[in-house]
Amino acid sequence: MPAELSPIDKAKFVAAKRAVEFVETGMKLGLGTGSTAAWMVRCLAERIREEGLRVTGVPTSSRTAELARSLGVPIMSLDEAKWLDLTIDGADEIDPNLNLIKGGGAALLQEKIVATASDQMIVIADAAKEVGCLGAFPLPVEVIPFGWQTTKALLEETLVSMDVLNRDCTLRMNGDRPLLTDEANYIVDLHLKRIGNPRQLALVLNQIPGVVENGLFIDICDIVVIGNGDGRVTVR
Ligand code: ABF
Repeated sequence: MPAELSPIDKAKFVAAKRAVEFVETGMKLGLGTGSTAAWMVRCLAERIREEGLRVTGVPTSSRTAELARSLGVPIMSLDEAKWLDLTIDGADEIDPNLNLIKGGGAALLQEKIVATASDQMIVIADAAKEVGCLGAFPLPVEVIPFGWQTTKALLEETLVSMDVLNRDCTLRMNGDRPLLTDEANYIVDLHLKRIGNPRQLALVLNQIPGVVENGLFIDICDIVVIGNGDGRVTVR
């Protein structure tokens, strides 16, 4: 274990290290995005270096692609891989049914495409990401820039029609400009506080013209690996 880790980094590191034990030689892997997933890429690089593990990764963002390249983890595009054995990624919230909110790192679109193209998805996280009900973390929705204000208004109207009480929607900014995703789209964050029916909301949001994808991952995650600041890990 790297020396001098803060409790939160230690939690992310131990979760990532445990998840990488699921990787077998010859696998095609989806490589997630975010600080926890970055630990996973480092742990994978270590196994490649020290054990001669042979794997190929499909990164879910330009950031992860850059990290993988810099550490000598072989990568290819999803179109080259076609189908993946396993994706390991982080999350912003995990509920008791292993449904997730993702997209705090603005990579939800590639993350969802890659996870859906995988036989199995393992989510790695520190214990603070486990919640009884999704929604305290703002739900990211990726929208195309054309007509984004109309799309945002439609999002708000949809939330009203669903009797959602807290329905504040904000455009995610990067300084004084809208934040751009890897696909050059915008992100609208929905501040819902509590999502009563995540499955229904995920379906309804994707019906709105201008919405590319939403950050609810329903029935996609198979295994969750939770790390704690004292080094304990639970797998469920
Ligand atoms: C990605 O990174 C995202 O989907 C999620 O938004 C975020 C989690 O980041 P971190 O691991 O840094 O908390 O997995």
